Amino acid sequence: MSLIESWRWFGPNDPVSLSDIRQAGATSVVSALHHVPHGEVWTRQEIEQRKKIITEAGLEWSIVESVPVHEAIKTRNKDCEKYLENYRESLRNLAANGIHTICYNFMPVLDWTRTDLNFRLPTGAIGLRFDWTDLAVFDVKVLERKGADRDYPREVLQEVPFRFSQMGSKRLEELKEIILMGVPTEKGISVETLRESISIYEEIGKKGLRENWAYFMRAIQDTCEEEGLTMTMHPDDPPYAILGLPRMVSNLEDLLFLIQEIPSAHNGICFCTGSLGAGVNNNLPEILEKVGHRVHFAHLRNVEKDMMGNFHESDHLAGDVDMVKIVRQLLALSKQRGASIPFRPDHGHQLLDDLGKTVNPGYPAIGRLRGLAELRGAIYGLEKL
Ligand code: DNO
Repeated sequence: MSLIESWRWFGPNDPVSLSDIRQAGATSVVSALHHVPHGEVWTRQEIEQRKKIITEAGLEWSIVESVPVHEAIKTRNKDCEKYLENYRESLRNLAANGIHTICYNFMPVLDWTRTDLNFRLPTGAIGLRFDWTDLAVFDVKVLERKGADRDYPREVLQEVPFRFSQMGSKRLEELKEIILMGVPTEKGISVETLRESISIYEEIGKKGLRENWAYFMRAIQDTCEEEGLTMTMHPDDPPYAILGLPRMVSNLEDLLFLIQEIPSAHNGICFCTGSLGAGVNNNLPEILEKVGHRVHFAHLRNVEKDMMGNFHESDHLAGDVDMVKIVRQLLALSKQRGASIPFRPDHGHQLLDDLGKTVNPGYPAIGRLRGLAELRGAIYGLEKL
């Protein structure tokens, strides 16, 4: 049993085409209906149409990433039941189209967060970076969040005035856009919406967020069981509470809570080595050892971080995560359960012909292909041992 490789494809507007993906040697893709507003039902026809495009390109649509969980569910507000019904309906429609693995996250308002999408690596390639001082500049100077100063170490706060004074208005605007962006291809949010959400989540806190998640998982349990669906939770990226928003999937303790709270098989994990790997105290092989039995999807990429937790995305085999060890563990898990675990080469650097092109941040073709080629080498080597 090996691992099944997949490529993320954002849909017909993705600058990386299905033909590019096919040429990279992929046989399956991970995709989503990004054009459907969060919370609306994914109809059978829409899913079928997307599936047809993928199939006609000689590929299979193996996993959905993501069916977004609407804020009404995450905050369990008055519209929660309506959106839960919509979610169940989307799940049924996916199952009717033969798609049974769904990736999702439970990060409040914002999906993944970076502060620089054009970080020059020593090689000249471009990668993504997260810097706490930049985030604090946004938090203190743009968001003007009350109590923000309590959430950063003194060293970071001390740097804020200088960093802010060095930032031209163009960079400040860019920083704002990057933080408010969320998933590429989907619309970002406004500073105002973020402020409102922060005050809602202040009431909810981590405990409340966990409860709301458990409520969500129980509400979709019958549908998942009837339709044979597996949900895979994507960890927080970065794995910390940021901007006063709680987070609930950042480390081993969180993941253990997750699998113990809802022991049903439909409650799975997407093991994202880049997201978890950014946590200064996260030991990934140890985490995988403990939660591997519930891992049904993996995102493989690497990060290089400093003591403060600032990090940039590194080459797939060359960051702080012992990728070869993780791959070895995933291979062993696949063998044990008699079913290959799917993974995708996550994020890649912008390099060669992709420099200067418009790409979805983190998702250029060549950098991902390089990462995948290295991962393939590692998989092949480990299988021959
Ligand atoms: C970033 C991605 C995330 C991921 C979602 C899953 O590149 O890994 O946006 O798709 O968090 O719900």
